[in-house]
Amino acid sequence: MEEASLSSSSSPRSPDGGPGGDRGQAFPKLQNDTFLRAAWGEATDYTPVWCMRQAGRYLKEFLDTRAGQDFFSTCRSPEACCELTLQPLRRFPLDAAIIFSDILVVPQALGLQVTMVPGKGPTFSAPLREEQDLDRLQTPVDVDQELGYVFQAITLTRQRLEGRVPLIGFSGAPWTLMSYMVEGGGSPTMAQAKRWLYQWPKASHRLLGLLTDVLVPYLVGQVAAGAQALQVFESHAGHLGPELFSEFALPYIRDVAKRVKAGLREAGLAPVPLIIFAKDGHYALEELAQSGYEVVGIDWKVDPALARERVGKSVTLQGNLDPCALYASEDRIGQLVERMLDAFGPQPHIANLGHGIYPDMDPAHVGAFVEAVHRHSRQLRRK
Ligand code: 1CP
Repeated sequence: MEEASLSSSSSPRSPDGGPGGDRGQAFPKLQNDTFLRAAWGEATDYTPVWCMRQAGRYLKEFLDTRAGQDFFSTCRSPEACCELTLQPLRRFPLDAAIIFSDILVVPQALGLQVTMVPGKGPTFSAPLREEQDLDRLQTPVDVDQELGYVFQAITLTRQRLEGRVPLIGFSGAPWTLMSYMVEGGGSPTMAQAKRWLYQWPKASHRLLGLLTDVLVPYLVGQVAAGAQALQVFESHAGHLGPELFSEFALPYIRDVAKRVKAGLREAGLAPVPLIIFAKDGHYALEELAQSGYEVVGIDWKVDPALARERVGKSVTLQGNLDPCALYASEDRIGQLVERMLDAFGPQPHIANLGHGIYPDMDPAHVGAFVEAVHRHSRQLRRK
């Protein structure tokens, strides 16, 4: 068993991503640290791989577990989250698990009501319409009380993983969460949220700061509960462009990394690798590579070789097969993976899709993707 105490390793390269957490639990010893090694920029025997939305409706067992349960009730059930997290691991030799949850549990913790409407997506009953609406938010947030169910899901899952692969925790980045809180759900333009940025920059900064203040203890709490890496999703970077991004997104992305690292130190927890995934944020790749994250995720619209040129050698890249490539034949998926691995080159790389798996995708093709990454990356290392 791994050490159960608080203090322990000060090495940032602790192979299992840190001590057992501060709640006194001991976790099974990690057997496959390939993902963590690549995240810390170390050489690996093959390229580790996981998939965004690897738990999802494309799996029959996911639909069976979710049947009749409302989405956010599922998120509040540690047993259900654990089961959904483990399902893709039973099918495919993935190199990491990601806890089943949602980025929108944070706006809920701030007192906003969010439901998942089938066929429509997340829906807020009373979005933030004007500046004064910020007063409706319930701050400060006691993350143990409001989000303790996520921590419990992480601890349970880390136990049940039996050390097979590391467990990733996650959150949305401040701008992406703000955009949902203002729009009240998904939106093709994010015009209402951007209206805030242009019309009420001060209130926007207040909201973004307030979200950052919740995200920091939330992410540190996930590590204390057993998460061995953290991914921050800036899914709506593409709506901003360089100017708005540098004023309203990047400073908070940086602040989250800096304060999470400090928070882990203060709690006596070993550092874990941080991943930033700013979808359609290619215009800010250089800045993202300097923003305090060990790993930068890229979507499929970015050429991996160009991305590597732009970010230099200081970070690990993650990505970036077009999720729709999974509609291709298994042979073709193999060829596309080969091309992708070549384009990423010899620097540390974590293979993934450029965004999440869609519900109508064939699980066998997800398997073909994972298998091709392992096979071709081993071949490349023998060359
Ligand atoms: O009923 C269902 O099953 C709905 C589908 C679904 C799933 C499987 C939603 C609704 N959320 C999730 C789980 C989820 N969400 C995970 C689980 C772990 C895994 O990847 O396996 C993660 C990491 C998220 C994160 C998340 N939620 C993001 C960031 C990633 C991304 O897709 O860019 C975002 C933007 C959300 C919001 C959200 N939740 C669900 C939907 C359909 C959406 C997008 C809504 C929209 O903008 O239109």
